[in-house]
Amino acid sequence: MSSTHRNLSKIEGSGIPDGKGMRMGIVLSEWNSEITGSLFDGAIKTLVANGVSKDDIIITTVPGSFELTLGAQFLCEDKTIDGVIALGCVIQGETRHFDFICDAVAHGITNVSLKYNKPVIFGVLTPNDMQQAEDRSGGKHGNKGDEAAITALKMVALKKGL
Ligand code: DLZ
Repeated sequence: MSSTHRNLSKIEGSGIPDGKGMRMGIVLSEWNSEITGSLFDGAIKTLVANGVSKDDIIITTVPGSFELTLGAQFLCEDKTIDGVIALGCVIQGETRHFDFICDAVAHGITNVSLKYNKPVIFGVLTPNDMQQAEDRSGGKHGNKGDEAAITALKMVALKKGL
């Protein structure tokens, strides 16, 4: 699971599907906005570079990562949207708040994905500190926003191909 020795933007495995005609939702958390803004830029750049039209990217923002689940659900309710990318950054603090938020959003977006039978991608950084967050949002370990976009393209293509 560790990304210490891995650049998140260099994805192993099969090729990236053509996103032409796909409609993607992005739900973006405003907490740690300097980090989530970089994740967002990476996700948009990767979607567009792989054929998704800017007009087919529907963006919504929520106050914090805890709210990503409901934001993702709002997007999933739109029948024209094929998949959703949830972007957030929860930084470890001194209390158990971190665990509650991370657990809630991980379980929450899994449930939304299964309920709507659509990919909802977990693009949430859970670093120990700001340096780790920067390293994974366009720094030395790449950008998890790119990775989330590629995962979304692969999962939407998987569903369309079935
Ligand atoms: C309250 C809180 C804290 C302490 N830390 C973060 C964080 O690091 N990242 C994040 O996305 N959100 C944080 N929040 C806000 C919660 O996600 C949520 O918005 C509030 O608890 C209100 O429901």
